Amino acid sequence: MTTRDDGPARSRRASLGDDERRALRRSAEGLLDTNWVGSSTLPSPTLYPHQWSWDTAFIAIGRSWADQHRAQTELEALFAAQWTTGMVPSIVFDPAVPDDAYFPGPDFWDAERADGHPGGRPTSGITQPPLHARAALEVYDHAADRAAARDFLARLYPKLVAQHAYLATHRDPAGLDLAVIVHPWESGMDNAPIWDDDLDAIVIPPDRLPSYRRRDLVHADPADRPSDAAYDRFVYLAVTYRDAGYDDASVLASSPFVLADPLFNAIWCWSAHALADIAGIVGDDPAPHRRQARRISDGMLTHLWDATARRFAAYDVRAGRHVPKDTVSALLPLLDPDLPADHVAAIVAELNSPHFSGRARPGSTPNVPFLVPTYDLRSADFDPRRYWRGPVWINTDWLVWRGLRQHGSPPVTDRIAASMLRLVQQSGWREYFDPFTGAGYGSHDFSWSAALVLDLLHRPDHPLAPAIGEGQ
Ligand code: 2M8
Repeated sequence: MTTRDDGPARSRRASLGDDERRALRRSAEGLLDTNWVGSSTLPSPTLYPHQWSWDTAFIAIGRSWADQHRAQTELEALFAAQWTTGMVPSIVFDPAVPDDAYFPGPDFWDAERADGHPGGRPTSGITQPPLHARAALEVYDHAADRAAARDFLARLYPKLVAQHAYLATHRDPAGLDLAVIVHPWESGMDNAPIWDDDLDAIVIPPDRLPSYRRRDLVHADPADRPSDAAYDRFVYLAVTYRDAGYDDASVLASSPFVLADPLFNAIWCWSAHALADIAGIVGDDPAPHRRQARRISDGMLTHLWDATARRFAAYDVRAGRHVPKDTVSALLPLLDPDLPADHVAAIVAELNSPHFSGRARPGSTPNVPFLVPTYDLRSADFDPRRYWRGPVWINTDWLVWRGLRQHGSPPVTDRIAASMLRLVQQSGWREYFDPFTGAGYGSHDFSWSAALVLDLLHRPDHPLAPAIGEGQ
């Protein structure tokens, strides 16, 4: 089985004229080059001035079409900071950047105190979604210099194996065949409403929160970013892990925040299939990785599928229940190539429902011209502009789009691709976008928005870009 050719070849009218397409590509490539800092690409030159883990994977996928060397370099730079446990840290800090440029910085994390820290560059002490094997495979698939790409895969393969083994051994405390996250920052969707109940329940002892200054508000509108109350809890959780020496066993035993999320595990499953393909390329046995992918797939069906609601949901290990918040994460098991047709149909129905498309009764939620909102449009706390609580993100759009292409590309696939193109044409390379107006929020010059639109533009069957209101 291969998971590599994931889109049916279809002949379609180009979404953009050739000139527009070339201009968008040039602009995206130019942005990535501007954000390049020698061995990695900054997610944003202002808000995120270091190397981030899953950003690196998204960026390498976009770069792979035009700049094999930099794509390889940044993935290898990230894995140079991999911990001896196999954990790939969420942030690799650039020591040349002033400590007050980003909070929490290297002094806060103090990760060198952990047994597993490899020395060298300072890092955070937590991880992020494991998209890297998938990214490495795509770099190889698109490489002009095949021999160099094969050597790159051979160098990275044992590190990817260690990353996946870390998740299977250190991050599955309940034996679910799924990896848990211990901090919202590990989820990638840091401020998603999924975490609210657990965060709200945390009572921070008066002397346990260090005084700190948010640096994100220097670069972004407070209305776009997490609240101070949420930030206090993010910081408090990180402090408790730091004080436990980032020891997984003690963190898992004591943390009030232990969840298995669909996005994280679906990405892990997709990457485990990529790792099997990589094993075949570098002369190792693909079978254990394929088996791991199937275990994750079964784990998602067994523990993350809410049969009553007929959708996937995060599983709160501490509370022993699903989290009843409907976010874009619930759509991402589409990345599992073995997802049964019945579950695919349920996800597509959810995507087309008033919860994500807003095609509802007259007088209720208006249609959304831009897909896919990150949170249920019908929720009372849906917010079209606040970080991960409603806006459209290019990375989650891209993940849903790639997932749908593995399952026959139903019509909504093209609407999502068209949304991505219209958003960046209208508002530029912003971090996230209003699903109703297309207005851009968060950082400007945001790298993964450019990288993933590059990936979209390079795929031959990219879609029509209907005007707002068409194709609803
Ligand atoms: C955001 O997360 C960082 C913390 O890691 C932050 O808010 O400061 C998230 O969107 C995360 O998914 C992303 O990797 C990171 C850098 O783009 O920013």
